[in-house]
Amino acid sequence: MSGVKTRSRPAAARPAVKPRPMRQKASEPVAKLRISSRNYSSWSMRGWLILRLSGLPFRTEVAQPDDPRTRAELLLNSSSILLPCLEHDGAAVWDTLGIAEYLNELRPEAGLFPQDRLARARCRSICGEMHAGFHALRSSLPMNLKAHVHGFTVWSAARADIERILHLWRGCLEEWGGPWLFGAERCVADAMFAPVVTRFRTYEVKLDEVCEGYARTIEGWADFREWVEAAQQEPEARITELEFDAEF
Ligand SMILES: N[C@@H](CCC(=O)N[C@@H](CS)C(=O)NCC(=O)O)C(=O)O
Repeated sequence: MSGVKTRSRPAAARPAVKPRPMRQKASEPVAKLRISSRNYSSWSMRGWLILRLSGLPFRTEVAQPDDPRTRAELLLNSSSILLPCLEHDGAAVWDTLGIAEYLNELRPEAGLFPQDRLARARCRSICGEMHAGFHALRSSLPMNLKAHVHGFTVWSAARADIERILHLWRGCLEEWGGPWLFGAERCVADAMFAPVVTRFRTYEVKLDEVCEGYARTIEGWADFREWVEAAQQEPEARITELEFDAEF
C-alpha cells in the first residue's frame, strides 16, 4: 500500500478549492431532502453532500423510518421506502445515484460529474461500484460518527473491500492529480466515498500516505464537517436496529 507515487501534493500545501456559488434561480422551487439518521446513515450523508455540491437550495427533513406513520408516508413518495429521498418541483427522486443524475440534469453547470469524458466514465464506474458493492465493509464497519473503536479486528472480506477502495482512490489520485478523486474540483465520487473515510477513522483503519492525504481532504470539506458536527448533536434513539442494517 505504501510507496505509491502520485502527482498530488500533500493536502496542507494545496490551494483551497473555490467554493461553488449557491445561486438560486428566480423561480426555483425549494427542494426537500428527507434523510434518516445523520450519525448512522451513510446514504443520507451522500445524498446531502451531493445536493450541496449541486448548489440547489434545499431544506433537510429528518424522518424516523421505523415509525409506521412515517413509513406509510415514505411509501407514497418512494416505493423503496429508503432514504434519502429528494422532493423537488413535483418530482420525488430516491436512491443516491438517481438523485445525483437528477441534479446533474437540473444543474449541469455545477459539475457534479467531471467534464472530461474519460474521467466521467471512471467516476460513474467507481460510484456504481460503491453503490452496489463493498457489502462486507458496510456490514462489519457500519458508519457511526459518534463512535471510536480501538483495536478493531477487520475480517478478511472487509479487508478485501478496503484494499479495493484504496486501490480505486490511488488510481484516481494518480491519474487526475488530486486533491479530490478527479482533480481540483469535488464531484459526486467524493460524496460517495466520504462516509468510507468516516468508517476508516471510527475503526482506526491505517492508510498509506496518499490515501491519508485524500482522507484529510475529505475531512477538510466544509459541508462534510457541517454534517459530522450535526451528527454529534443527534439524539440517540431507535438506533440499535439501524446500526446493524447492512445497507448503512
Ligand atoms: N441504494 C440506496 C440505499 C438507501 C438506504 O439503504 N437507506 C437506508 C438508510 S441508510 C434506509 O432508508 N433504511 C430504512 C429502512 O430500510 O426502512 C441509495 O442509494 O439511496
